Amino acid sequence: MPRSTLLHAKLYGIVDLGYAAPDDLIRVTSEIIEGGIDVIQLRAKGHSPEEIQNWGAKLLELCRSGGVPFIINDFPEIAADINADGVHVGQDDMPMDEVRSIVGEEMLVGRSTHSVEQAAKAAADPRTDCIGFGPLFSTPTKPTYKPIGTDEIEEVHRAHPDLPIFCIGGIKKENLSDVVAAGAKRAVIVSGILQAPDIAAYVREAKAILS
Ligand code: 3NM
Repeated sequence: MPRSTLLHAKLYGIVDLGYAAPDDLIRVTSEIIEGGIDVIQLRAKGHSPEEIQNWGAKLLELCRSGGVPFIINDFPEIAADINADGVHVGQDDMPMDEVRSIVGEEMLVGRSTHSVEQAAKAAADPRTDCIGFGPLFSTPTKPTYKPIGTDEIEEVHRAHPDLPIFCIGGIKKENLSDVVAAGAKRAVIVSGILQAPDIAAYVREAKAILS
């Protein structure tokens, strides 16, 4: 899948098993797609690779019918096995050479970054297709990370104008316009979407703020 797909993306949703029960993954993902999400990732910290592969294959099918790129968090092997559209890795995960040796050169590879310096390092490798930048605000979804605020959003976009940058961490519909005003072009929302009483409506409204 070409990187341009990510350049055009505005709202990135993560189906996180910390908020969505296994029995509910299909319904939740369908509603996120119905709301018009641009990218979906499966994140399942603490679950076995077998479970993740099984859920991933099902959600990939849904995403394919909805025309939404589907990304696997943390596991390049699973992304390769199910032929997902991409894989997302963290700062402490594999270096790019190793990730690419598993997923090949075509698959989208994203990396989490938590500072302007880490963003520069990730961006220096042309095989990085996108970065997460955050957490902007404190969030129970990633409780041990120190929030970086919104002050460096403009700087990181100025430094990497051609790299899709997704701001993340504590972003909700309510603070999204402030994040956009601080320079964000794209956002990831996890708990805001998954805890919404009407998931599709939440995604639609958040996307309208970003568009
Ligand atoms: N990664 P919520 S922050 C999964 O900064 C994740 O790399 C982050 O969840 C990072 O929208 C984060 O519920 C959690 O705050 C985002």
